[in-house]
Amino acid sequence: MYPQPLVTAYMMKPYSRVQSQRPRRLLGPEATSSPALVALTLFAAACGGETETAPAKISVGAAGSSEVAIASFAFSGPVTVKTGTTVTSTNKDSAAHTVTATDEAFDSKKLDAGKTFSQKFEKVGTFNYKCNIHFSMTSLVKVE
Ligand SMILES: [Cu+2]
Repeated sequence: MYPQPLVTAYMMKPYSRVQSQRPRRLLGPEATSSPALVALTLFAAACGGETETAPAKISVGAAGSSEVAIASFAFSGPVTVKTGTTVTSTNKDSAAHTVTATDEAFDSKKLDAGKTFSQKFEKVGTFNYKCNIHFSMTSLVKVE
């Protein structure tokens, strides 16, 4: 694509500056995991669009989705996702459930049969949750 050593040497400085200005929540592991994405970001920064272009590229690369089923009075299981992932839980039981963070950081409230609840995870960590109606129902989302 570009002569690699030249690109790296030439673009290193603008990239560090962009990174320090970017909000912390966008600095997931993905920010540096894709050489193509980094190259694109560096290229955009060198072209002068640093503050607007760079965060948009990162955000696209980090976005994703994951599904959790609620069935037979249980969550389908722990999921491991990347930062920026939206996890959608679907109640496949006829009974109502909730998807409630153990620390109450998020709460679906009463989720009737067939309803879904989506929660976006921006930070790295392990997020335990439960059903507030049936206390034996617990699971977790691990964000890397
Ligand atoms: Cu429940």
